[in-house]
Amino acid sequence: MPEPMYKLHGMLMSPFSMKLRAYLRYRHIPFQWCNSIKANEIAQTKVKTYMVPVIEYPDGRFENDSTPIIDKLEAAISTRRTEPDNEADAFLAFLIEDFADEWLLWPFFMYRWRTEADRTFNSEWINYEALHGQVAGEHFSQMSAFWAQRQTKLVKKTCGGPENHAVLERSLADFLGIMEDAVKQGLFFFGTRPSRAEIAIFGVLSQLVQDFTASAMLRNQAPFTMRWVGMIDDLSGIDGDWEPLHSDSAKLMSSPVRKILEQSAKYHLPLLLANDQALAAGDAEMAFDIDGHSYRRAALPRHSGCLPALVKRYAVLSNDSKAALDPVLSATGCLDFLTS
Ligand SMILES: N[C@@H](CCC(=O)N[C@@H](CS)C(=O)NCC(=O)O)C(=O)O
Repeated sequence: MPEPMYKLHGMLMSPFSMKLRAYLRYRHIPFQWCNSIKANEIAQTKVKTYMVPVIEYPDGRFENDSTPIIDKLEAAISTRRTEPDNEADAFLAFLIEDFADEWLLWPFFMYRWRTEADRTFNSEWINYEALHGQVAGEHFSQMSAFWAQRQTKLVKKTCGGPENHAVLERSLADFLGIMEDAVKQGLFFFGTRPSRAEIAIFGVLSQLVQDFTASAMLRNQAPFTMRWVGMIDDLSGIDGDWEPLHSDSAKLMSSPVRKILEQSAKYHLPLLLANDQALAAGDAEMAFDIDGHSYRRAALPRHSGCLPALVKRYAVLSNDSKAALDPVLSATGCLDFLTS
């Protein structure tokens, strides 16, 4: 009897779709990949918040938002989990997943829609996929123009104005530098199998390797990271082991994980905090300081649950796990955000 089939309604041009697809493949969860305009319709009609991808469970339920979906599948299926066995390493993996989903997304998004060449190439890519190759006729060019215009407006809302672009550029360049060193030492952060951290990073990088400007940038600046992205896309043949990181402080301090935590403390956690503070104060805009630049953008309710979830995950760690993690969390600047 064939196993029950999941359906993933997503798009190759959607970072969170690629994140979940890589996740399902690694976990040997049988699924159909459904990428067409229908994924958008399902996201608009079958779930509360319009977001792609949507997973359709074998029992006919629909759900979106990749992180809680992963949480549920981690709990429901015990083999090939992406949450490291040790809770301290699992916390680090979750923090890095959140960094990728909630910060790394914005430099990518800015690059995708910034230049005319990007708007044309990337929106045509999206519509080629959505329309399954039907490029003849006006519908294709109208849809591409509509999509480029819609998304460019969203950049203003989610990334802020052009005055923030230099910060986003620098942040991505620094992150690619970290990845380029990391992927030359091995594929994974916590041993010889992937955690949810690598899968989430892959989600965003899977877009940079396709987009017009970003793909050229990666080819020049981060060629091994580009190759890494190809590897992470399908890890169904990987059968590895966890190697604890939290318990070896010298290894942890010199690992890419520490460098990513530094990025998190510089960009990601301050953004989440400023966003939540602005929402609590009823302000339409949030702001925080990065290297003397006041990073401003709209306060967005959709992201308000992220920092509380991280704070809670830290709070429930055992004292031993906290003792193992606090030095690196403190040295990188993350700890204050997690204990506030
Ligand atoms: N937190 C969600 C984010 C999903 C998301 O933002 N999806 C984008 C496409 S990758 C989307 O559908 N945005 C809705 C829009 O364009 O309004 C997840 O992890 O799945």
